[in-house]
Amino acid sequence: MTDLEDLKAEALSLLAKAESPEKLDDLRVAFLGKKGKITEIMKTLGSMDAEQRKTFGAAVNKAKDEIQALIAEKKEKLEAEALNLRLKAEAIDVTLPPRPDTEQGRIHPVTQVTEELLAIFAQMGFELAEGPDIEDDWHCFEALNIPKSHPARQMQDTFYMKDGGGDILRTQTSAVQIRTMDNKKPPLRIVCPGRTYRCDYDMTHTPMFHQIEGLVVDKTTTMGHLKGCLVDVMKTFFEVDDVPVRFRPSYFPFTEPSAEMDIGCSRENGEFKIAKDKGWMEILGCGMVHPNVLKNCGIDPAEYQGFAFGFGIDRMAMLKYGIPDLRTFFEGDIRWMRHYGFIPLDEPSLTTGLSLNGGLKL
Ligand code: 2NL
Repeated sequence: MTDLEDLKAEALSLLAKAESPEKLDDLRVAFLGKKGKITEIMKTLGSMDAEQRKTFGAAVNKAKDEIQALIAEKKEKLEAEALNLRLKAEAIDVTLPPRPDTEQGRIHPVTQVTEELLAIFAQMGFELAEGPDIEDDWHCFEALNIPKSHPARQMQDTFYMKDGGGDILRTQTSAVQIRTMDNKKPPLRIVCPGRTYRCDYDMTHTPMFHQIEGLVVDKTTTMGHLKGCLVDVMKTFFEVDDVPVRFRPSYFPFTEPSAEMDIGCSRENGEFKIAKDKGWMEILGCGMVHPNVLKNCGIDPAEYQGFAFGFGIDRMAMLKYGIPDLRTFFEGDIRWMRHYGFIPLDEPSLTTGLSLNGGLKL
């Protein structure tokens, strides 16, 4: 018993002197470690008779717990002191004016172009809707009338989560529109910008890219509205009065009829420019929302119809600002940003006033 008391007293006096986490750890090892003093005493329990073992065992355990608790307490205290010292030493005076030699950052072309496009859609009465990057099979495929056999659902095209739960990184932002239709009654007029993901990498494809999709649902919405809306957006975005555009019939499982829109452009040294009679470049897919998709979202296709479209933001940025290689967008090269990036304006942007998801949590 006295041995134990001595040991406790020794631990306490050493504890009072331990002024660093390392010293504290040495102390823990010396008393509670595999070959520590308390551990050694524990080992002697085996040679005692039952009664002795009971009382002495309890006392040793109590001493062990006490020392353990004291070490933990001291550790916390030392850590708090170290943190306070750091906070004092590394304090930042946020009231200081910026240093004149500090380099100003740039707005990434994707951010700039997203803002430009959202501002145009906002002026046309569209609301902003956003949703999660990780989606489930229903919102990304099933509700969109995409059959189980569709190539977009194959492992080699889509990033699946490792856990086997079937969740994926969204391949288009349509899932956001599904979520919006689930939660709101028509009339609807929304745009959904965001990151999208596909297993692909070359001059014109990166595994992560940016898309804007749009959706309008009302009782009398027609393909004429679709065409008028998109042509107007392109004119405003490219800042030209007569953008050459053409619509070609196409196929998507989620629209019927479906179309693709091409824009007239020239290509010199890999750089695209808006131009007449030089050639065409496909820039978006669109169509009238398939009745099955409306039904899947609880909207009666006999009462409502709608148009939808989707296009790549990155490609729009390449076209408008003459950036030849998509891969450079995501390399994070500071020289590239200095060249293609935008100097931030102090004024709030036109989209600052847009409410996210119309106040709904998706
Ligand atoms: C493309 C272009 C498109 C849509 C996206 C859409 C969304 C809903 C319903 C119907 Cl909720 N359509 N989005 C429509 C046409 C084209 O994206 O090339 N996609 C593969």
